[in-house]
Amino acid sequence: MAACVRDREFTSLLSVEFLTQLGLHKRRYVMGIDTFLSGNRSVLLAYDQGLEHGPTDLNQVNYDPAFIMKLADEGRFNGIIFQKGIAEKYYTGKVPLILKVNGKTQIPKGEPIARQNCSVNRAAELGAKAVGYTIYLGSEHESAMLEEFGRIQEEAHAQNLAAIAWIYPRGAAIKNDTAPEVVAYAARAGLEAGADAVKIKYTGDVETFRWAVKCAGKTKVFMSGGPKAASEIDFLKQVRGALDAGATGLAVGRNVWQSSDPMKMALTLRRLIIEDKSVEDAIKD
Ligand code: FBP
Repeated sequence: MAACVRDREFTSLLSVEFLTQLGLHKRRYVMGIDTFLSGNRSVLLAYDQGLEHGPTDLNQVNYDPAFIMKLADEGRFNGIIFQKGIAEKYYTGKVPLILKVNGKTQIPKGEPIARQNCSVNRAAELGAKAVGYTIYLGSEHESAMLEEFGRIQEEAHAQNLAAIAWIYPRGAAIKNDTAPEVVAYAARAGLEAGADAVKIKYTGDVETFRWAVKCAGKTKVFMSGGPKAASEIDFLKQVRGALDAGATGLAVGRNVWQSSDPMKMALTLRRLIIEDKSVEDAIKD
């Protein structure tokens, strides 16, 4: 934590104007997302489902944010994703933090919207190296979220934080949120909106996901984990497919911390993603 805080204090001493004069201003943005990479790959642990879905996702072990924090550290994740309340009480500083700055419950029905619930300043105070924001593309309320993300992205970059967009096509206008053209649109929207990375759903095959990755351009693509898969091997094959299509990595929650052996799953994912092993080799080691 101390090192994270020291680094943040140092960079905040350097004004945007001063860095621009030195020609370093643009490069700072890239440094933000690089914090979460091992080489050109990354595995992020998501734990904001308590707000998004409620305790229905949780069991007697993973209900405890301290367990997740330890898992993120010992499982050598590249980043941990928390909402503000969990970060305030449980973040230890041992893994780079992505502070989710919007969110919603699944209680209201109708067109989805998630508004900002934490400032970028507060995220930085808590030690975050990136902010996360969900945009429900296709919702009647998408313009409110695009506008809010636009402002948050600028505030984040001004403080040397990366801006990561969860782009989830949702609402009555979206018939199939994993259709290739829908996922590619989500990826492109992330690039256009200024996201350093997007978190999108897998299309189901390498070729169509490759197009989505291309559409994202220089914005890095993370596959979104999704509900716990019936078969861990099938899940790992999907992740392998996303990597083969050019994805940077995976942002995953339930498929790790709902596993019967979360640490084993974490280390398997690390071998698959960071060490670039095949599914067969990743499960063997
Ligand atoms: P999972 O791997 O558990 O799906 O987590 C990824 C994530 O994006 C979380 O950050 C978020 O809480 C959840 O999925 C939202 O899921 P959905 O909107 O599909 O219900």
